[in-house]
Amino acid sequence: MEPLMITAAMVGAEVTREQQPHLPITPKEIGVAAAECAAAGASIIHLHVRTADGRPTQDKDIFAEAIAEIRSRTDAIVQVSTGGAVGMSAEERLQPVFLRPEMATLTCGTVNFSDDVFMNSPSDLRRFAETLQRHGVRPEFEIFDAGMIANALHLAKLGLVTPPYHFDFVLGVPGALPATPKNLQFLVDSLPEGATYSVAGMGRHQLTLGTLSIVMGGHVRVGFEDNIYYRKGVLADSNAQLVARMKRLADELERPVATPDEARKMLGIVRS
Ligand code: KMH
Ligand code: ZN
Repeated sequence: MEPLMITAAMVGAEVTREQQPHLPITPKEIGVAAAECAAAGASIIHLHVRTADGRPTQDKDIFAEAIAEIRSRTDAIVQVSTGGAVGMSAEERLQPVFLRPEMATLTCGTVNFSDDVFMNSPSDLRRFAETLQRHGVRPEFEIFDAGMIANALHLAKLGLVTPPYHFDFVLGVPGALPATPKNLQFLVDSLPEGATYSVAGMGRHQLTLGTLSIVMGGHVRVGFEDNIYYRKGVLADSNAQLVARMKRLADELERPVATPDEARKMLGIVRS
């Protein structure tokens, strides 16, 4: 099996300090947390940023500051979020792409998201894909529901995304596809030859479906964006603690963990 890519989704847009006291918020806190995650085995940092008072933002300058803090401490791939928070406009969400990071997310359709609706119209999808392509940013397709794979492949057919294709299955968001092994297997069976995928299980599914993905040959995403607990009723001490557990599981299962450069190779990232 190819080396395991571990993505650290450390911040997200929804979690608050009240819910998870160790949530990194400032660019410096994000940089320090990213370095800890990379040291624990993460090769990709999935990046959201916050305003000083903790609100989610897609502000380009704050992203630039956070990326600089990360870059000064680790060589891990920075994957900026273009999902942002529910309710943000496409213009707002696309801001960090103009910084030309190595990678960005590309959500592949509209989906219920707890009590909200995460809007991603067909024309938005084309616009996001085109903008990423124009800025030389490699996409990660975010798949919240099964039909989104077909939407991703349509973008590929239009020539707006080129292989190798990388997917992230975000499973267990209320209103979207439930986090079950059967659903994961169906998604994996629906991928084109040669595609890679990671699994981001929500809450308690982060550990179980992540472990399953290690065994199946997929990759994993962990972190406070998707899960704030280490075990039932016990908050995690840090994002790195969640990364370290995945690394230990991979070690036990004799799956090597990818370095950032090994991950770049798998993802088709060429550094300029
Ligand atoms: N915060 C969610 C509404 C992404 O980063 O691309 C969207 C999200 C997806 O987090
Ligand atoms: Zn995200």
